[in-house]
Amino acid sequence: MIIVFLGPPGVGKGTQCRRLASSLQIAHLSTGDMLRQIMASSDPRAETIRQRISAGQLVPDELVLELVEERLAGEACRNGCIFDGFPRNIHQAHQLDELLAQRGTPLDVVICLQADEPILVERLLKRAKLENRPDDTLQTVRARLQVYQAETAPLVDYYRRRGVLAVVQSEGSPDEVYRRIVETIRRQAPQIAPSIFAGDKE
Ligand code: B4P
Repeated sequence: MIIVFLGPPGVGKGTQCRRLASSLQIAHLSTGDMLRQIMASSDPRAETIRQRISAGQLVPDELVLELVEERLAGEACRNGCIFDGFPRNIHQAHQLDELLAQRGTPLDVVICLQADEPILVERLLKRAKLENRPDDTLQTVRARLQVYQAETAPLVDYYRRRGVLAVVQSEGSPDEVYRRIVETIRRQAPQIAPSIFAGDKE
């Protein structure tokens, strides 16, 4: 089972993917989390990552792809995974297509979370007060929103043409958004809906 979550920064991808992955009992592959983990270590790639994330730019594709490839091959992804924040541009999407073709697992659904910009900015600035992330300043948030429009938003059409895209409004409480996601999966990808934990369905 393979699910991709797309959406602008702060739209709630991480929040929803964690819950859905736990319900489906599949791995949650957040490239943002993987990069922050390396950034906090003594890995030689940490400085490149820190510079790009702090500037609100994407981290180089080769670096991200190496991480994804390694994780996807791991035992934790045996039953599938949810990609959170990957792919983030057309090149990454092509690479993902190749990885999935090699593995012989189709992409079940791409969920694109959407919310108006003032809501995104408000959520990210609120998070800035709670977590010490280098990319939640107002200036960096603006840069990230621009990068999203230029590089990631074209993926919406890419996946729509493939017939796997579902757009879900991410305004409202996390519980409300989660209910919409489950409803959308039932309609768009009925083949995976039965795997959603019964207690999470309503
Ligand atoms: P990510 O870690 O993916 O971060 P994000 O897009 O900001 O956040 P997300 O949408 O997951 O929001 P969250 O649930 O946390 O990326 C960070 C950076 O890493 C990127 O800018 C880039 O530099 C780099 N990167 C990552 N992947 C890459 C790739 N594939 N290629 C290249 N570079 C890559 O929610 C945000 C806040 O809102 C939280 O505080 C949450 O509690 C709150 N919230 C969530 N849902 C809410 C709701 N319904 N109501 C109210 N608040 C809510």
